[in-house]
Amino acid sequence: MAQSVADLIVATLSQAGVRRIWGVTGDSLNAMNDSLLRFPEVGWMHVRHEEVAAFAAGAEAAATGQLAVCAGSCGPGNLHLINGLFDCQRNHVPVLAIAAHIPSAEIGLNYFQETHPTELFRECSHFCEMLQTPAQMPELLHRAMRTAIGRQGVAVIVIPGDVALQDAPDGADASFPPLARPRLLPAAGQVEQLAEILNDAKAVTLLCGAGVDGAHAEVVALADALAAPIVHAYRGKEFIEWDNPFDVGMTGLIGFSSGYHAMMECDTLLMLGTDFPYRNFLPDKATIVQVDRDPGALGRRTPIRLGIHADVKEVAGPLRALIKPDRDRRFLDKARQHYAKARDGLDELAAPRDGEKPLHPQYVTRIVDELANADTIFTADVGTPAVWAARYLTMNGRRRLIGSFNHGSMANALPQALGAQAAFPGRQVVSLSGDGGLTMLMGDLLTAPQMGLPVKLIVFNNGTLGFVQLEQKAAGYLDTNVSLKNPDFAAIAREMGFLGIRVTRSDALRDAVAQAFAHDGPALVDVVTETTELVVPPKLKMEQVKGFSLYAARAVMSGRGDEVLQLARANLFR
Ligand SMILES: Cc1ncc(C[n+]2csc(CCOP(=O)(O)OP(=O)(O)O)c2C)c(N)n1
Ligand SMILES: [Mg+2]
Repeated sequence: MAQSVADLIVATLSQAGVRRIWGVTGDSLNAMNDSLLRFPEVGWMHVRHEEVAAFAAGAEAAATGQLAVCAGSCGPGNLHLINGLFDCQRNHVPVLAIAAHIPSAEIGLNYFQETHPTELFRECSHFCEMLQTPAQMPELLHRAMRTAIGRQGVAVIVIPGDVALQDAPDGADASFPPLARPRLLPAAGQVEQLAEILNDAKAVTLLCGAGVDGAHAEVVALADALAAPIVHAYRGKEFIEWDNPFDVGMTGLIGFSSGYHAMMECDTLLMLGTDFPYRNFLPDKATIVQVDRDPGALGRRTPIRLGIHADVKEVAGPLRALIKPDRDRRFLDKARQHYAKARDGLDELAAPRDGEKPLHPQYVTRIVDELANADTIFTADVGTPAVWAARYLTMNGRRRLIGSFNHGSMANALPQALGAQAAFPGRQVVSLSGDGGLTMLMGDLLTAPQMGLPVKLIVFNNGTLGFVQLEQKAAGYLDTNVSLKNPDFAAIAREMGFLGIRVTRSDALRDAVAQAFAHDGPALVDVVTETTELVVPPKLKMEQVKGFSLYAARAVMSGRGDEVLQLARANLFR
């Protein structure tokens, strides 16, 4: 039997090391399903919603560094992939999406389920093309795969169901030579120029993002030579926060006051591998210099004196050798003292409160951090779980932390946990889920037992879209349309085949989390947490103070004075 286009696709993916395709099937994907029967080394990861497929593939790619694949059937099937693919693209992870399409003879005739995927996926991909005839194979597929891997993002290949069924060109070969990541070296003279600027500076701060991945030793040594505190953006946490005496925490909306001040008080800011988006957290007066692999990120948020298009590792090492010795360390020492104080304050908030009911989420995260393994992969939902993860999860260079930190989509944590767990079946994978986030894609709890993925879910069941509720209060609104009427998630999970434990008192938490982690299969701990626990911004801006006062006045006038007392208890105004 001649090999079909679908066979050639699956054979090529297999050659490239792909071991699974995440998706929901549909008739335009039938050729692919059939081919998978002949390539048992490539599994079909049967999820309940295609958005989960895209998030899961993205987490798999983030956890392994290798190409991951998802698929959706024509029209609505592949439309459901889109939000997850935006997340993959913004997380800079290599993902190939197979968007099955309506029969080629019907395109443009407003056929059943017709959409125009090459237009729809354009914005969330580096590459998006339609396979119109088998003669484009295997080159079109190769180009898609190489673009995803080489540019670290999404490539979409749109395939009408009938084209997938046709014969592949005679002699088409499924081999796919591996594509290695190149080293990006700075242009001649640039490191010297940067050294000159930094040698003239009195108070340097480093702001590090995910681009410092693989450059931990070089960046820490550079900070030492410069006597510079290291602030990180969220995606930098897992790569730079650990084993780092120069760490002064995170900055940004959910950051630490010490991170904020180290940024604002420096005279020179060196941005390393970060596209930190919040301009009002960048200093206005400091000299800013930047190193990034993406030339488009240089000077995108703020004017810079010098931008170097290169890998951080390739710059940090040689730069350190050019830094003059014996720099004044007072700025660094002050920033570190500030950090120690901020850290103590945060740790205090995570202390157990006896038998407390409902629990406070800082304590929950602290216990999860304590009981998790040294190489756990954590995922955290957008919303307050991302805040608790930033503040209370300890990284060590082996643990991973995956989230939707650039795209900011809710409901990311469960699907990303599924993706990471499939790639590392023997490793502990822990999802910190919001109750809003969990219920948005809750059907895919079923995927864990069905696909044999022993993920551990910790649900912060605060009965509200908490982060938005806080934003409403900060802006002076009475909080509305945020409450969630929830069931007992542990009972639901048990019904689905999980170990399900509901925790309503803090003295029961540790045993519950330990039991879930020890369970040989998926487990969910539904923790009833405080609704009004506050995420204190690193620096309350004047408008926010006004906003809270306005909210407080409105709340008292409408008979909700108790809430104001609770806010005071949560130390909002200290
Ligand atoms: C898909 C999507 N819809 C809406 C939002 C806006 N949003 C951000 S956080 C959040 C609340 C999350 O609630 P939950 O998962 O319960 O977490 P909590 O903040 O309560 O801990 C919302 C609605 C978003 N970021 N993404
Ligand atoms: Mg919630």
